[in-house]
Amino acid sequence: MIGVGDMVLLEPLSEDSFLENLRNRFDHNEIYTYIGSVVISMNPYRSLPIFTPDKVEEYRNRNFYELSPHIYALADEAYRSLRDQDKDQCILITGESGAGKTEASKLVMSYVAAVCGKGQEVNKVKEQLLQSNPVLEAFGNAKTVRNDNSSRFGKYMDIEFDFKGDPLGGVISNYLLEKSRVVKQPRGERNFHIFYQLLSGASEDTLKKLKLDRDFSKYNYLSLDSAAVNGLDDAANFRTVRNAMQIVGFMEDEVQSVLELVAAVLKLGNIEFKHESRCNGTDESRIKDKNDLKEMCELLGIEQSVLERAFSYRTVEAKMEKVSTTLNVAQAQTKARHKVMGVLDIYGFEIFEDNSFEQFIINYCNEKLQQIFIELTLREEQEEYVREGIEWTNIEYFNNAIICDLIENNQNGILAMLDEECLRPGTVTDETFLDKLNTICAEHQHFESRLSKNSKFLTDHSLPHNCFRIQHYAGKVLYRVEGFVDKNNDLLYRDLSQAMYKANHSLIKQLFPEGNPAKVNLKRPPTAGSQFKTSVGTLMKNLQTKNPNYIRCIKPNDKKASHIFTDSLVRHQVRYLGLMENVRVRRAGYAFRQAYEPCLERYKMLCKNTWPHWRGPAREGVEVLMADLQVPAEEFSYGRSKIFIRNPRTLFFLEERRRQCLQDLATLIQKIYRGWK
Ligand code: AD9
Ligand code: MG
Repeated sequence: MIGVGDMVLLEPLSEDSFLENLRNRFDHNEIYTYIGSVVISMNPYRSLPIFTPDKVEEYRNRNFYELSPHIYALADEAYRSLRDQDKDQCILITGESGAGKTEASKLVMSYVAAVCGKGQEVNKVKEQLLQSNPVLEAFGNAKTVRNDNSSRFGKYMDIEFDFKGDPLGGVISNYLLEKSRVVKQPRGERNFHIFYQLLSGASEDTLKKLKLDRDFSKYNYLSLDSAAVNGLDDAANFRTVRNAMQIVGFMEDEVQSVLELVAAVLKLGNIEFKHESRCNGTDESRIKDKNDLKEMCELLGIEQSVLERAFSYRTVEAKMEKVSTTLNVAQAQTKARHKVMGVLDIYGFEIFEDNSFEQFIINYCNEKLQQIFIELTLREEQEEYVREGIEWTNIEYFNNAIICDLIENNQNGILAMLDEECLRPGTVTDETFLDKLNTICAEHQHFESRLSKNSKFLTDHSLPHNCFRIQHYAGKVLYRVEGFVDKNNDLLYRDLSQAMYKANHSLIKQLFPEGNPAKVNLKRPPTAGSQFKTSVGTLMKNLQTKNPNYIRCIKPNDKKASHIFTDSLVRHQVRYLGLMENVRVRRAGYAFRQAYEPCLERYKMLCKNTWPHWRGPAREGVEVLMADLQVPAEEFSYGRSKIFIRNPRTLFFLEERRRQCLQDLATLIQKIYRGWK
């Protein structure tokens, strides 16, 4: 074993030794390290030969601490607890942008697919679950400065299993896609992969049908300076995506419809407007060159004059867009009483030069996830010791609840104030929103003390005039307010949705149900921010009902390069992820705990006094058992309802004895059987 596989066993423990251990292991291709049951995953930025079918076999049905740390061990543990102990699981994958979350989520899914069930139907379900990834990534991932395959949406997938542990299917929920990227990308970044994939990989014939040109430079929406990405084969990926769409269940004509839509978006980006003043004093937009408009209309089966009118005029009493609702996870689950494994892969914390509404939402989501980690791992753990009457020294940790509150508080959280501003009649601009934030911060003592004194909302005078800054758990981020109001409103004028609804193209018609004149819905849909807040709230509640398994991803360097371990960068992540506190809590405490009844049930075969039946309180049975096995007293403690075991090795010892016992039993039965024959 290189270094120490479980940080809980690291001696002496300090931030330096923690980092040194990570580095040592990383240098020797050991990218996984445990903190108890938490898996730290370092991004190797190159393919390692540790994800082979042989490795899957090696980790299958083995105890968590038995082999060297691996993401497969976590996946195996989660899957077996789900199958054998009937506990719903969730896999929470966190870390900043480019740390390896999406790759980790795919490794977990492929491991589970490899070990669960067999048979034609089951294999089909597995294929569909796995192939949903390339499709979602084509439409939802893009190259950013931080990551060449950055998720621009949050994804939560519930994989459902039957009582045998065979997969039945999955429910995928998506969270707020960074839509604005379609029309504009920061310097050095790209639009969503699908645009480049289509132009690079489609046959001449397909391109002709879609009225497209292979040349990226013909399209305003495809930024030029960063079109080709090293190591990314758009053409090959296009074939993968097309194939995946088929496996997932798209019919050929549906694939065609989707591609028509992608082509239409590219055409849309090329339409240019010029403003004309009319003699009655009003302004009007006119389309400069109508060829792209014509082709777009042909692709979507829309009458050109209808769309042209919708582009040029605005019905003043335009109503709001009915924003498509994110899937309600709770609803999707109650219908089926299956065992569920949820895999959460969100967009990671990010700081760019220019941070807007999207980064604000992304970083808020990461705060919430960090909060869950704190609640379940640091706080819960300590509270459990108190509840169980176990002697315990408190460990200090930074609780980011205050930052979550700053953003989501119903009265004066930033999202609430943004909504208030969006709904207020009169002239509303991004600047009025910022003024409001600053005024409230200055006026309300409560607000001020909650925010300024804790310096999470930073309003010093050095800030550029149109910005505010938040001290997030993972770093200070300067947000530029430009676009906040618009993006939160997420409005689409009725003229446009009605024009789209008139299309002779079934997919586009479905996408704009609010354009149906028969369905005039005057109720304002919730804003993008409050929708997000609600769906994230629901998600967090859902996660808390499941047994959590953590993968904490770390980015070794800022160059997207293999073999480089930048000390300061890793140190920063170790700090804000709260990993040191995590180790301290585990060390000061107990690695493993189990209620007396199931503990006795599992290990009673190891002692003649408890086997086959123990008549008496379970706790006393466990005491007899531990004494008989001569487990040293300092290795465990008796709580009110559970036994607490300090060291994973003790657990391993118990499991090993149990396995030996079962094996002896099996041999004995075989002998008897042979004797009979
Ligand atoms: V973001 O928040 O979506 O921007 P992620 O999801 O954390 O981010 P991702 O999984 O996309 O990061 O990993 C970034 C890149 O690192 C991948 O495209 C791979 O090139 C590389 N990577 C990550 N994990 C592994 C791995 N286990 N093996 C090899 C990896 N390469
Ligand atoms: Mg990702």
